Amino acid sequence: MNKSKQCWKCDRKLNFDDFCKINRSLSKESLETYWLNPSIEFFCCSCYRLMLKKNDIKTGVEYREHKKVLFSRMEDSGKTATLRILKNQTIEEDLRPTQGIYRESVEYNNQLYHLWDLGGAERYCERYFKQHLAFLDVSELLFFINIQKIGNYDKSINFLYAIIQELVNENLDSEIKVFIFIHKSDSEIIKTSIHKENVKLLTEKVEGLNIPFSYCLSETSIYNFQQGSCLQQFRGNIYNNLGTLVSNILSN
Ligand SMILES: Nc1nc2c(ncn2[C@@H]2O[C@H](COP(=O)(O)OP(=O)(O)OP(=O)(O)O)[C@@H](O)[C@H]2O)c(=O)[nH]1
Ligand SMILES: [Mg+2]
Repeated sequence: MNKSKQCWKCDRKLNFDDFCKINRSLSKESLETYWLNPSIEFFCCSCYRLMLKKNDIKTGVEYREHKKVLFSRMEDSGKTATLRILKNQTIEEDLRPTQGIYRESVEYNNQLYHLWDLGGAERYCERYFKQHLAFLDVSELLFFINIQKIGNYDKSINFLYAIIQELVNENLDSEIKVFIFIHKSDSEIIKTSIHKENVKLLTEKVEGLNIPFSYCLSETSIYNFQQGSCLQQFRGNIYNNLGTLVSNILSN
């Protein structure tokens, strides 16, 4: 499909493959017909969302902001375990590796967060970069580094860099919040000198990436989570993003 299109509002280039992936409920034939019709213009995801928000304000319907949150990499770094905590679910003894992308939604403070848990196994990661879809229209990136897997630090940092590049390319005018969790910082290891050195090393590596979004690093562990409802923890606090909540409930 060659005919190129641009967002009617911001002129951002639109791609037919992404258009199909986002509009899965429609057949490819009808999407082709719409796409090729010179009288039909489209919005990109960001402009479309803004338009919905404005319409809701006009009609007096309360606007529930939708935010997409990416949970990413490495495998065995605790993404799904954290997602289960957010969903107020129990964590099984042996969590199985996530296959491909697992999507869940949670609602806090009248905002609906669409959580995209990207399975960290190598074979899936290549696919995410080929398809680009995961990196479109992202509000927050929650990136997990398993502090206990020293041999994987460089791989994790390289992967973080690759994701940041994708986010820069795919979210031209967005302000994305990046949360980097130095995860599995369990209470029995955080006071050791080796752990402190590893945190320093990782912090320096992250600083070296010159991430063009606001970001913060925190040491987290699922064992810091006080059992009880996540919603209860949330009440009384106004969080503007999910990353801050995760950081607060999982930091020591
Ligand atoms: N010690 C320790 N183990 C953890 C922590 N968080 C998660 N785990 C365990 O680490 C294992 C892997 O966790 P997952 O949440 O499945 O990891 P994942 O990042 O989703 O892995 P993939 O789906 O393969 O990408 C599970 O056995 C978890 O119980 C933590 O803070 N400390
Ligand atoms: Mg997982």
